[in-house]
Amino acid sequence: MPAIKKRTAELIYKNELEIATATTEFQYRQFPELETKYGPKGRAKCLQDVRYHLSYLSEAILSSSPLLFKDYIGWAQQMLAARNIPAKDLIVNINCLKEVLAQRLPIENYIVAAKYLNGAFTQLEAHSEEIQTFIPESSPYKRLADNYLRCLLEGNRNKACRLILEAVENNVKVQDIYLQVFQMVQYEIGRLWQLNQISVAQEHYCTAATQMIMSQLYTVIFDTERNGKKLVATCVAGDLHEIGIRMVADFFEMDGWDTYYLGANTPIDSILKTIRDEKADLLLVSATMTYHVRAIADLITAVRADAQLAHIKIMVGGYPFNAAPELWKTVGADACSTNALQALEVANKLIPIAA
Ligand code: B12
Repeated sequence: MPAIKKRTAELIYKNELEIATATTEFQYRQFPELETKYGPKGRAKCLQDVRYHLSYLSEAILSSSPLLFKDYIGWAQQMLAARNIPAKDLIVNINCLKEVLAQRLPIENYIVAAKYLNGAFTQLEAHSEEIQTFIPESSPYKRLADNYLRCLLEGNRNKACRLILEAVENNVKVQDIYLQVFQMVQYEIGRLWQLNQISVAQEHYCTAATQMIMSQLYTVIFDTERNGKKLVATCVAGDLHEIGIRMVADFFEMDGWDTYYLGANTPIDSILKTIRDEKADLLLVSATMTYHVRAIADLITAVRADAQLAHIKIMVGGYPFNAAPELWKTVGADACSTNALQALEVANKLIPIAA
């Protein structure tokens, strides 16, 4: 990675609160009508939004991935549109941010940042298509997924659970339930939240229910002959999205791997100690929030620096890696996959069963 990008990302990351505060002040000075339009909470919201822009911007620059920032801007545009804030307000906001960066960053760093911001303008000027449902007509388990989602949105998790257990009794594979029902429904819930059609509370309820129902399937999951391979699966520090990596770990468990699943938000030192103690062959690391990609890169650097861990393979995955398909190389991983099934196929090639 060129030093100039690293330095630019660092400058933005370290001064993010100051830059965000200056941007908010600047925007409110330029457009005093915002005070009446968005009320007293508007200023705090604006500050929060600019802080988000900066965290994604610095991460995209650090990862040399304009795609990551474009993906974020597309997401922000949809999110705001669903809350009656038009794209032009976001354009104004990003313009103010650009002005402030021009005043505060050394010229060579400003040029780097401006390139990423200009990419965002192109994105915002293009017509934004409303994100489509994640449960398409073509899905082989569409009816089951639709019914399951409906039960959860009606607050009926017992019925949702029964639907799943009956499907398993009728020989639907756990792998299909995971990818075609749980994953699609979780993505759909995220979409409905983003479009302001369900509340945060509903999203939390559905997620908790799905985790509870996943546990009901463990008699099936932990019932395979062992293949002698071992892995540690975890989210990086700060990241709370644990279902994706849990699913990946469960697919490996069903294939005969011994899995040591750490869940959400695990600090680097604990991960390092665990992979040493467990003598793992493979480390699976997940991040969903783009601003946690640097924590993955730091973790991989620490593993690679440890002579005791020279043999270990590292796979990464999660939302930012799906949005920017080359990102896994930048963070120094051995491989990446977009879902649990592919992850297993790739890992089995990376680490064959010992003769
Ligand atoms: C549930 C949820 C939460 C829950 C998580 C609870 C939990 N116990 O897991 C909570 C409430 C904590 C949460 C919080 C937030 N969330 Co959230 N969340 C979601 C939601 C709806 C579902 C996530 C999920 O379960 N997905 C299902 C799994 C199965 O899919 P997956 O994670 O992609 O995993 C698959 C693959 O990616 C891959 N994979 C994943 N990891 C790995 C690892 C390896 C090694 C490999 C090989 C593969 C792999 O395989 C998996 C299985 O096939 C998503 C929507 C979405 N599209 O994902 C939003 C979403 C990710 N969240 C979002 C946001 C904004 C947030 C918050 C910032 C909200 C806020 N304002 O507080 C916080 C950030 C918290 C944090 N610090 O991490 C946004 C992110 C948008 C963006 N552009 O970055 C999303 C996309 C919602 C949306 N549509 O707007 N969230």
